[in-house]
Amino acid sequence: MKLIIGNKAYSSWSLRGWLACKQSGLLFEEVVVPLYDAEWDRRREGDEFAPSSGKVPILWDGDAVVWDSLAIVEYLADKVGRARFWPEDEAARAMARSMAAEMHSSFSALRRKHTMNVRQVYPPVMPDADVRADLERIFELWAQARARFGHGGDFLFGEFGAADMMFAPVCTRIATYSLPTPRFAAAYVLAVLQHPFMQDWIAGAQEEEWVIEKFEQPAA
Ligand SMILES: N[C@@H](CCC(=O)N[C@@H](CS)C(=O)NCC(=O)O)C(=O)O
Repeated sequence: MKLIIGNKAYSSWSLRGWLACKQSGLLFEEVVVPLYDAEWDRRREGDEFAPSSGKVPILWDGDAVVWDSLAIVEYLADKVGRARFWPEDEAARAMARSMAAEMHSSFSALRRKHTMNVRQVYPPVMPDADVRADLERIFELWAQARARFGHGGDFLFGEFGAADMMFAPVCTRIATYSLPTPRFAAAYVLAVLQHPFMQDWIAGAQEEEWVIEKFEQPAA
């Protein structure tokens, strides 16, 4: 398998797809392309990028191509077995899937105004009202998942799984922008950031030399 991703420093959707590949336990080649560099427009027109019209992540597996982070999660869950990605319990799985989907389709204020940058930690700021509303909803979801189904471990549904992969870039944003976080959520954020896959990703980001100025601001 070959996974094409953007900069580890900044590419939040790439992080999700990459976590899914790591969690699958399958061997994969990782190709990092610098987002928005001088070659970007030309590169995105190439055959490897065509299926997603240039967006990353893209997973190639022989003739199969999967773009979009959540589709990569589901493709790999089909391939290696659901248990590595989703809870066994039906009610827990229903909630985990709904949360992953909500993360994929929502929280645009948080995503737009606090872009991912795993190399920085900025001083605390009071986020805008729309960002606070996004965070409130996210914390409510996390609290419910932890209270109902989190007893088997430190993650949303106990063991590290697909829902955690989808929310991982929220955890990095909370750390980067020192966003106000209730204590239970801070413990969860720490568990995610300390996960070996996340440590591996962040170390990779530190080694990158590319800098995109628009993603290097304390808050947009
Ligand atoms: N919904 C897609 C979003 C993918 C996406 O927007 N990726 C960004 C990088 S994080 C990208 O490729 N941006 C470049 C562009 O849009 O030209 C997913 O879940 O994978």
